Amino acid sequence: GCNAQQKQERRFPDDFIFGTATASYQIEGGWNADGKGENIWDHMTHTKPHVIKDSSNGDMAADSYNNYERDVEMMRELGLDAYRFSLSWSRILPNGFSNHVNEAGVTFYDNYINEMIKYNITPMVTLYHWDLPQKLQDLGGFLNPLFPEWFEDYARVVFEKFGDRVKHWITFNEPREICYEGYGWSTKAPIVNATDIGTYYCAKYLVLAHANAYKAYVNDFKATQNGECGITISVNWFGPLTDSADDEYAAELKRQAEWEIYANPIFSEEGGFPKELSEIVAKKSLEQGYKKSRLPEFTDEEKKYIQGTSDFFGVNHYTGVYVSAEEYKSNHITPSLLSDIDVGTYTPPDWLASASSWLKLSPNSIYNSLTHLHNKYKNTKFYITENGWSSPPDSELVDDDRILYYRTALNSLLDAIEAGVDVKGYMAWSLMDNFEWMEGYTERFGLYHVNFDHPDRTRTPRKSAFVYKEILKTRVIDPNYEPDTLTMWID
Ligand code: PNW
Repeated sequence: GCNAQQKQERRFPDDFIFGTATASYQIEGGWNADGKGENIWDHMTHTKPHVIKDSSNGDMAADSYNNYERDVEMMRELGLDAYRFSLSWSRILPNGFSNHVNEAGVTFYDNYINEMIKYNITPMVTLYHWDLPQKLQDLGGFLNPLFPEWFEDYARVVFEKFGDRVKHWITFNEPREICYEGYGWSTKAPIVNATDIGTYYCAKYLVLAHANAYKAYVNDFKATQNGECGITISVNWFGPLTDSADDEYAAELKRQAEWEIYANPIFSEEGGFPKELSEIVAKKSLEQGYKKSRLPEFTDEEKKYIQGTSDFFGVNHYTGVYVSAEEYKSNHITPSLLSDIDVGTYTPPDWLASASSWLKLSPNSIYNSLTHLHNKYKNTKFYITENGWSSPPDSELVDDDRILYYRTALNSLLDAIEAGVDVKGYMAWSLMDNFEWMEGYTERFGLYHVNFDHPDRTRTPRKSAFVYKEILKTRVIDPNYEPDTLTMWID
């Protein structure tokens, strides 16, 4: 019958939104243009260039600051419904505080947004994708209990300036990468390396800041602007290595440490940080001589304040690993989130490898992640806000690995939709090659190649861009589709 046929055809719903994603520091350049203030990535790359693999920085990056019309032209070439990008806080508020608004920065985003709207491309805007104003970091950044106020002030400025045209807001991109990598470890700016408490204190103030911005939107903007506001969390799949109870528990702990620590306070019925993780950190902290748990508790009032403060769950999904209670463990000497949970991880050696050490093609991991989240956080609406694959800088425009990755991911996403998960959209990471954080320009995630040696930062579509375009146009994944020319056009 009709149903069986539909199932065979595997079509994306008509109202499903396809897009691509980028982030301000990774593409914009113009690091000190027209009154922009310094942020933590400017500061770190300028004062400690050696921490970046190729000693590069985002001073010019893909120069989107001067190429916004070309960026939107690429969106039209691909036939995107939506484009997810982020605002540079210090381009709008050079010192982080709302007493001084840099009008030139506002104009840049006005132009970018207006150009998208002109061609019916829906902007989806991230308020914070890792580029904290340096002035706020000098005051402790996310570890300062005043951070939630600073973030709310900034959020109010951007809702006010852009909310007439922007209807999809994301407060934070990837709390895990902000807190664990930036404050717990030294793998992202501001490289604080406070492994014992950095991740945990950051988690608390980040989640409170998110709730502040959400409530500001709901109370003072939503009625007139009619948009939605949510958060994006990186959710890779962590499944048990074997079906033993110990491995199941190890995988649960790993999920709690990697993403439930940020999701539970917002999306769960009980609120607060995940239970088992909280108990373990409290117990180990006391054993280690700390006066109280290194994971700061929320008060009951805070728990209630934070619960339900997201209209959707943005999922950045890239890969998966297996988790073991006993095997593949490393020896952690200093107290940290890793020593707290003390589990091992394993990646099968035959999984297809990208140019990024952490990114392998893991089967069914989008389906596993989304169905798990759907069962845990009932009635939640999801977007995949990032998903993508890296290749080396010298690779050809014919990127069959990336095409295989996208097709596999989108089929896994269709499995999740058919299983009843409410997923409204998918953003490919990334529209174009960009500054890949600590890896500089050595890993390329773009559907479009960017020539970083050319003063114009020339953009050229890879084969994957044509395949993505075909999927968007037809709303089905044809496993045999091959573009017959690599010349782009606008439909
Ligand atoms: C995301 N992991 O970060 C970021 O949002 C992007 O800015 C970045 O360019 C992109 O992914 C590619 O790295 C992640 O270890 C970093 O699973 C690491 C992981 C996931 C996402």
